[in-house]
Amino acid sequence: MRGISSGVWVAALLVASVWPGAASAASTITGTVTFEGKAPALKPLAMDAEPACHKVHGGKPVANEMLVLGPGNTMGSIMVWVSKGLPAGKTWPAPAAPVVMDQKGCRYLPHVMGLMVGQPYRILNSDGILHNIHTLPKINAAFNRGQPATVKEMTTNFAKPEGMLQVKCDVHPWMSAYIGVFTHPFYSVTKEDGKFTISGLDAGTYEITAWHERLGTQTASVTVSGSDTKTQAFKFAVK
Ligand SMILES: [Cu+2]
Repeated sequence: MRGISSGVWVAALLVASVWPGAASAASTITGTVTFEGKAPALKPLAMDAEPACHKVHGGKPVANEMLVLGPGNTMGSIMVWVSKGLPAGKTWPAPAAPVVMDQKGCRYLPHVMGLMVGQPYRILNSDGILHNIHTLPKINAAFNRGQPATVKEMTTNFAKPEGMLQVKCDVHPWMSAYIGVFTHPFYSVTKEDGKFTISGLDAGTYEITAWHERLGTQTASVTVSGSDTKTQAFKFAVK
């Protein structure tokens, strides 16, 4: 407040809040993703080929990451994002903070993640054995690098937006992760409770896409204005 009386600030804030047509970017779209029908029994990840990883899991079977269900068949590892309707010409800066993917117990953690174009993508190797990070993009340049135990960290980024692309480990064929690269921050990955939240939207009508690695995508149209919170459910089923 140096040099300016607080009254001026209060007046400025009041004007901003009542000014007609002021963009609020205050709307939220939230919801829950659920699985319908009888969940298929998926084979656990077969890690026997890598005793070090098998050991991390106490020799016990490791749940298949393809289907993550919570109570009431809520679905985890679903990427939900705004796929259409954002104002043309508006840009959002990429965060300087990296999105981190670890390799732990011969799994990529998290299994599904989103980040923005240009945002640092940091890859850790907590396992202390040789892994390999091999992205399989259709639009971005592929990244394919081994990460021996001595290399604890590597950082890269993605130059272009791209819907979900897969990451594989060429050493351990069961290791798999999926990444979404966006030009905006309006995406959300569900945890086991199936919940997603996309906030900070301007008034408008948006196409929302929900993606599952095997069950494909679904879209919905949602209109928000002011400081709305709209709820949109998504249901996936095996066809
Ligand atoms: Cu590996």
